[in-house]
Amino acid sequence: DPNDQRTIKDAASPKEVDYQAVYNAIADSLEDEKYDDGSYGPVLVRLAWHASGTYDKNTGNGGSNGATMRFAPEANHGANAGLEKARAHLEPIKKKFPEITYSDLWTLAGVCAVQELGGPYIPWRAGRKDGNVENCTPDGRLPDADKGADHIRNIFYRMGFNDEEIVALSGAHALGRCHTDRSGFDGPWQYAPTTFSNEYFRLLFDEKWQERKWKGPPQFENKTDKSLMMLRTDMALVTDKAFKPTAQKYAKDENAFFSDFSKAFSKLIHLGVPTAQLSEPVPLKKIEDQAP
Ligand code: ZEM
Repeated sequence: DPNDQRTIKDAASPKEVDYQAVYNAIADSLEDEKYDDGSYGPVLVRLAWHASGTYDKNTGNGGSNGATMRFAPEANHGANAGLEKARAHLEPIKKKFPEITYSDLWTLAGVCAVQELGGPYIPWRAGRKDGNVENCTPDGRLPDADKGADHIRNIFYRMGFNDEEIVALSGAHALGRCHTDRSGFDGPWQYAPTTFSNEYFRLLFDEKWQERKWKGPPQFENKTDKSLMMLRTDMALVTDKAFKPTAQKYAKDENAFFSDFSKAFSKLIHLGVPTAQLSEPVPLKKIEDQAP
C-alpha cells in the first residue's frame, strides 16, 4: 500500500537535534501583532491536528508521519485551506534546524503553541520521517464543520478515539478563529483566542446560541454580543447525550480538561508513527519554566 506511511524510508540516519532549541525558536516566533489575533499559535495547533488527523487505524496509513501536506493533492484539500500560512511560518525554523524532519517540526510546533499559550504540558516523542507525494492521504479524512454527532464519531473513531477523547480534543477551539477566506466560517469561539483555557466549554453552556443569519455557511452566534461563534459540530457536544456530560465536566473543571486534553492531543500527534521509530519522550519546557 503506497499510502502506508509505516513504509516510509528515511534517506538519512536520524541526527542529533536539540529539540528544546527548536521549541524555543518556535516559541520566540509566535507573537506577531500584524497576524490575526496577534499569535501564530492557533494556526500551528491546527497544522499539527490536520497533519495527524488523517490517520486510519484500519489500514495504518495517514497520521503525522510523512508530513505529506507539503504536497498536492493533500495541500489543496479543502480542509487544509489556510495551513500554507502555518507551513510557511515554520520554514525559517526548518532552515535554522535542517536536521529536524517536517513531521517532527509540525507536531512539535503544535505542542509549543499549546504550552506557550497557557495550556498543559504535552508529552512528545521525536522520530517521525518525512514521506513523499505517494504517501498523501485521500481527501475527506478530516471532519466537516456543518455535520452532526454521527459524522464526528465516524471520523474520530476511525482515528481510534472514544467519546471522551473527542470532547477533550474539541476544547482546542479555545484557540484561534474561523476565517471566511479559509473555511468560509467566521469568528472566534471565545473572547481571548490566544489563551488556552476551558472557556470554549464554559461559553458553550453559559451563552445562548442562535443560528446566524448571513450568506455564509451555517454557524451559530452568541446572543449576548454576537461576536462569538460555534460550528454545528461544536453544538453537538451539548446536544449529544454521550458528549454532554464530558463537556459539562470540562466547563466546570479546567484541571480535568487540561489533564485529558494533554493525553488526547499527545495520542493524536503520535498516531500511525511506528513505535520502533519513536524516541523516548523529549522534555520540552515552557519558556517560563526555563532557568533565566
Ligand atoms: Zn478545528 N476548525 N475542527 N480543531 N481548529 C477550525 C479552526 C481550528 C473543526 C473545524 O471544521 C474547524 C479540531 C476539531 C475540529 C483548531 C484545532 C482543532 C476551523 C476554522 C474549522 C472550520 C478554520 C479557518 O477558517 O481558519 C471540526 C469540524 C472539528 C471536529 C469535529 C481539533 C481536534 C483540534 C485540535 C486538537 C484550531 C486551533 C483552530 C484555529 C485555527 C486558526 O487559524 O485560528
